[in-house]
Amino acid sequence: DLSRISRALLSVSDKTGLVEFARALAARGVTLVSTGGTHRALTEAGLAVTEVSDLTGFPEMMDGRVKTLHPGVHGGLLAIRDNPEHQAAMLAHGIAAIDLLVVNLYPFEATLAAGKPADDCIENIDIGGPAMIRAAAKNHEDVAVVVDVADYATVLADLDAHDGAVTRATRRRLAQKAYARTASYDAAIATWLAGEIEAAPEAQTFQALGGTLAQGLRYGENPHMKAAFYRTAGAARPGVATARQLQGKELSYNNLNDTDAAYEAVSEFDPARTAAVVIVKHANPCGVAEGSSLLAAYERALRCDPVSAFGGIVALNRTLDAEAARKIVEIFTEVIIAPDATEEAVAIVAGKKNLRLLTAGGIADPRAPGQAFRTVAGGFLVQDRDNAVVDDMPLKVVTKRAPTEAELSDLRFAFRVAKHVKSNAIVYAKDGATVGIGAGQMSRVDSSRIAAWKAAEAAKAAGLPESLARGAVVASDAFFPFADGLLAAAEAGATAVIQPGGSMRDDEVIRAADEAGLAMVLTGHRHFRH
Ligand code: 93A
Repeated sequence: DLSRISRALLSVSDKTGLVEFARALAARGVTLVSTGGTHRALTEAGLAVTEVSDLTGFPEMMDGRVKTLHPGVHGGLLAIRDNPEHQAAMLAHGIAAIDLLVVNLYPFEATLAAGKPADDCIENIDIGGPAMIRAAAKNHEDVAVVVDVADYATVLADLDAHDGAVTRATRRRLAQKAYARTASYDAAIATWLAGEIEAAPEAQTFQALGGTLAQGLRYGENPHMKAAFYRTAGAARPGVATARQLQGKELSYNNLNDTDAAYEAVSEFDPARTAAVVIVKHANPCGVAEGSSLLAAYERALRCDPVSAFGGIVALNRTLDAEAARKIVEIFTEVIIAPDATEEAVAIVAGKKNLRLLTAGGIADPRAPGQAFRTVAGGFLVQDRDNAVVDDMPLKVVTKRAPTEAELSDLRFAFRVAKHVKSNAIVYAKDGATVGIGAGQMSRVDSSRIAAWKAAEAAKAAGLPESLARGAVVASDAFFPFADGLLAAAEAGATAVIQPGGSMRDDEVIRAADEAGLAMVLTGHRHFRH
């Protein structure tokens, strides 16, 4: 079960910890071989190192594009030690075994993230490195492969515990990590190229597979389910994956899922136009509002459903300020996420030790293209993210009465919110704030009833005599298949309706709207969210 390490090949771009590790290997009697830059770093530190060109008989050439791609290297990595034919081939061609490979790759991802031009990205596609990593990992019965600086200590601990050898268990673990690394590396390249050539979603599935571990999670949606959080390759969209956690308990799976829902929803509101707040519970908004300030927006969002907001996630589209922070911490909140936070706001939130505060570093563009993945038994589905924005939709007035300017503004607001509510979604809104949300029902008319009931409850909680639905507008994420859902809205007191249209019974629904004196506009776009 033990592989003695006599010879190591080191070829690393990230030279963190390199000298210390190499010195520790040398001290344990390991012979060192390395490529140009790595060789320079080691000899400068006074270590005895063979250059890889001595092994291959070729100089490094073509700007380093060809340095280790040679049987002298790959034979040494791939030869099965107890196979007589392999041994004979090594002898015949003067190939020496390599027992330990230490490689980290050209920094493709970092070059891309730094916004460097395409030529630089291409030059940072490592060929020889992945080839060696894959060879060593294939031959892990005989070879140990290290792709992560963090594993230098792992290897040294093994060498010390096992008299200069690495255990099979460690070699297998390292091999698995090695293939995960080359897979995510190639996924990053493929995803980048897919963007460069504007490839169709079916060409971009790498994103689902090419994640890098962002955070281990204590458990998933339920405590008996293991879970982890991965970051996908490619251009980073400001949100949960880019966010910095300034304080609070560790984020859970459900926190991350809900925070994503909240931040994606609040990103629909251009911070240059208005302050906006979204409160999310169980991945659905339970209150959304615009306002002259974040405080005003938060108070109005909270009014929509103060009961559900307890233990919720609060997303804000502008830098969290002190007055909003002071108000938010008044009730139990799981997470606050905003593009940024003032020092004073951070200090206020610090008063609640467990409350998680995240700064995303920016607001995501709701129109940005992207992909969404979901698993099904034995596979996964991929689709474009829903980047349709109501402001871009030509609205068609289909009723005798056209909406007033104020109604039109609320209709747009309500449809913007409905996009982020699980179907069937019905959203009542007034003056740029939701007043009743019906989510996730199997029947649209049930969602209508729930939204109207919520609006009545919100009025009661606020001590108001009349349902908040009275005089509000209503949005539906998909068409009304029958007039009943629309009539439920009219009965609750709505004055105007926004919906995609396209039902076989549109005429019937329009007639019912006219009879009830409602104004109705069609968007021609559906916002299912299941
Ligand atoms: O351009 S390459 O793909 N051609 C190669 O043959 C090759 N061999 C190793 N890049 C190659 N490498 C990479 O060089 C390693 O993966 C590592 O990232 C880097 C180390 O180069 P140096 O030791 O000169 O700093």
